[in-house]
Formats: sequence, C-alpha cells, structure tokens
Amino acid sequence: AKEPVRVLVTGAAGQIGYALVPLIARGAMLGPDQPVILHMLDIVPAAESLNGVKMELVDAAFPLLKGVLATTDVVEACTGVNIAVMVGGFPRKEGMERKDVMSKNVSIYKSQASALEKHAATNCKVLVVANPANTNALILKEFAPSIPEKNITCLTRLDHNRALGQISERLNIQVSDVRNAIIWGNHSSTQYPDVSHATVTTQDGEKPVHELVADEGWLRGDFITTVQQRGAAIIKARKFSSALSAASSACDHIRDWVLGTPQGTWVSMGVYSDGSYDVPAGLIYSFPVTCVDGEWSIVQGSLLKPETGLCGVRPLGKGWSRTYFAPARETM
Ligand code: NAX
Repeated sequence: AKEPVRVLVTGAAGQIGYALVPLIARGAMLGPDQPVILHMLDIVPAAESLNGVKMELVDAAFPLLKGVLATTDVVEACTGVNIAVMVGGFPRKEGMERKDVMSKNVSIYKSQASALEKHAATNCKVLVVANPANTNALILKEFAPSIPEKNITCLTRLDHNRALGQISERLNIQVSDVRNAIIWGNHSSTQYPDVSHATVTTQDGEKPVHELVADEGWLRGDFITTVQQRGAAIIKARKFSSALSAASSACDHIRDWVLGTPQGTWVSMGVYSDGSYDVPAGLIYSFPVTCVDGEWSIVQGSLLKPETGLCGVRPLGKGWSRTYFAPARETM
C-alpha cells in the first residue's frame, strides 16, 4: 500500500474548501489508489465551521482518507505537508476588482510562506488559488526562499477549463474532445485566452478549433471576453464567486503536475517565468506547460504568443508587486 500524502488546504472552511476537500478525499487530485491525510487551516472565527467540515469528512467515510487535521495554527497545519493548496484569503465580492483584495492578502501570505518553508516536507508542491493568485504566489516565493521556485505555482487552470468549455458549447461537442487552449498571463481580466493552437478530436482526426468555429469575429471577440469575464458572471448569477469549478480545476492542476499531462496535451499553469516567450524572468505568469515525473516545463518552439503585452506581476523595489496591463491585444 502507498504511504499517505499530506495535503494542506488553507481556507478550508470557505466555499472552495468545502467543495475541494471531498474531491481530494475521493482521489480526484492524486489518483484512486493514493491515500491522503488532509490538513485543513482556517482562522479562529471560522474554527467551529472548520470543525463541522471535519465532522462531515468523517461521516462521508472516504476509504482513501487516512486522517484529518483541522486547525487554526499555521505551523501545525504546514508541518510535513507534501502538497499545499492555498485557498484562504479575503475573497472578491460583487463590484470589487482583484486589486481591491490585494492588500488584504499580502500579510496572510507572508506568514504562511514562512511556515511552509520551515515545516513542510521537502519538495512540497504549492498551488496558490486565493486572489490575486499570481501576486500571492510571488509573495509566497519571496518569503519562502528555500522552496524551489519550480514548486510554487498559481491556478489558471480554471480559466483554461473555461476556454475548453466555451469551445465545446459553441461547437456542441464533448469538452473532453477539445485540447490545448492556452491562458497567457495573469488570473485576472488582463489574461489572454488563446485557442489559436487548440484542436478538436473528430472522426476525421484532430482539427484546429479555428477551422471548425469558422467565425474569427467570435474567436477574437466574445470568446475572449466571455472567458475573461466568467468569474464576474458567476458572481452576478450566484452572488458568490466560483467554487465547484475552482475546486475541480485545482484538482486538475495538481493531478497533471504530479501524475503527468496526457501525451500530446498541454495545460495552463501560472509558473515562475524563465524568460520564455519574452516574458521577463521573475514574473509569475501563466504559460502552456507539459508535466512529466512531477515537473512542469513550458511548451517551447512552435507556438506563437499573441501580442498581448505583459500580463503578470513582478516584484518592485518597495511595494510588493504591480500588475502589468496589456498595451495592445488585438492580435491572436
Ligand atoms: P471564502 O471566503 O468562502 O473562503 C475563504 C476562507 O479563507 C474563509 O473560510 C476564511 O475564513 C479563510 N481565511 C481567511 N484568512 C485566512 C488565513 N489567514 N488563513 C487561513 N484561512 C483564512 O472564499 P472562496 O470563495 O472559498 O474563495 C477563496 C479564494 O479563491 C478567494 O481569494 C477567491 O478570490 C479565490 N478564487 C480564485 C480562483 C482562481 O481561479 N485562481 C477562482 C475562484 C476564486 O475566486
């Protein structure tokens, strides 16, 4: 039998946490034969509610779940974890831009970074979900210098999956037949969803999305804005931000990172830039990546990055970061 993997979920009493922990306990993140021990962190005002989540996890009798820790102590939460999914933070509410929530999250990410650095298992993989996700990942990296930069990522897989979903709806085909969308840049409305290299599996083989959609206007217009604005549309409809789709995409992100991307398929991950595609090194930026043996690498070579300018964050001398906005984005 495999040794259990310890998975930290911060903000576990929140709505993404509530959707995420049962997915992890069922094997949707690390596979159906991988036992897990859940470490759930939240803040003191949410302690009772967090304990309720723990009670429900016990009641669900998940065979893969070998233990549950529910705590408000960041050191206890981080100790020995192999995977850390950072969901905790101050969420964006209706009418708020992501930059409004930024300052509220800086201090949270500083303290959690040091706890992870000191107490997590060696080679712990970190996924930042909480917004502003690219910035929080960068803060975490800055305050946990001994964690390798390749181990700190942020979630743009939800945007990637949203792009696949829009194409499947438009063509009335299965979403599993669509692959190789790309989210370039930031998890925010400055991101650039790109399906110019995406393909669809058909009875006659792989076909480019742009050939099947055959409506350049839609691909350059409504498709892009729908994906960029989808988070806001969910908030408008539900009065809460995306939760089940965010939780599911977080599982996809870690699963592909740990277990590998399927042959011929890439996914989008917010990762530390090495300068690829002229994105300055040091930005946390969403690229197309493939994963083998627990390591991601940026897809190189044949892809043409659209001229979106920069959409990412990097450290500044004084403040922590700032967002780069796209000067021009008409090409795709
Ligand atoms: P909720 O407010 O439901 O849950 C957040 C939880 O975090 C709460 O239980 C809160 O008590 C806890 N928390 C606050 N400060 C904490 C701290 N210092 N340590 C540990 N826990 C703490 O928000 P939810 O809807 O679950 O969203 C969580 C985060 O995900 C938000 O920042 C949100 O903006 C972000 N999202 C990111 C997405 C992405 O694709 N990257 C998409 C979905 C979502 O918008």
